[in-house]
Amino acid sequence: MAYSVPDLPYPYDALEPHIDEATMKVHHDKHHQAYVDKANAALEGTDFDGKPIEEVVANLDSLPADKQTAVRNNGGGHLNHSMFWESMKPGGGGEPTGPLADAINATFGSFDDFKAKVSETGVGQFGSGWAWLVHDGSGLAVVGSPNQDNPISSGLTPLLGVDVWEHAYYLKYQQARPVYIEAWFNTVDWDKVSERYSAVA
Ligand code: MN3
Repeated sequence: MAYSVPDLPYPYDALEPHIDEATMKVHHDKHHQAYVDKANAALEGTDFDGKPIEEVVANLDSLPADKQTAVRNNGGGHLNHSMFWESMKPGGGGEPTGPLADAINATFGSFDDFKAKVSETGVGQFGSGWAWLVHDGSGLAVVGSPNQDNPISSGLTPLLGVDVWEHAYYLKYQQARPVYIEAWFNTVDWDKVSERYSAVA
């Protein structure tokens, strides 16, 4: 079955003032839809048609050569954005608790050091891309990715990603990517991130 854009789990304006309603509408309804449409078109008639998007993006090398770039970009876009909407919630932010908090402190020194690392990675990503908290099989790491590449294609498990494409922030923050990332932290659903961590740690 072809992919579709999942409904937002909250209203468009629910992440105000951190992420504005106009950005959420165009980002979810237009950008994500475009990735879905192009991923569906690229996968139609291949053996991967109907497979879970995580499985497809984790196995790009198995796709027909002439489909790999389109699926990397648009299948990646579908997976990344599906995760992104679920990683935020109204009244989010603060800090994680429990095993995830312990792992963040052990790996990065403190939650603030972790935040600084994510921000530095996102701000330092030249052009469009993402900054991620991942589990690499032995522990946590922060990595960047260009375009719509998802860490799952490199054998990593993504736990949380921040979209640093201009379409994610330009309407409200213009060029100020660091200010956007700082604001975005106020939306993070740490329960969701902890759930992803528990599944791999
Ligand atoms: Mn985006």
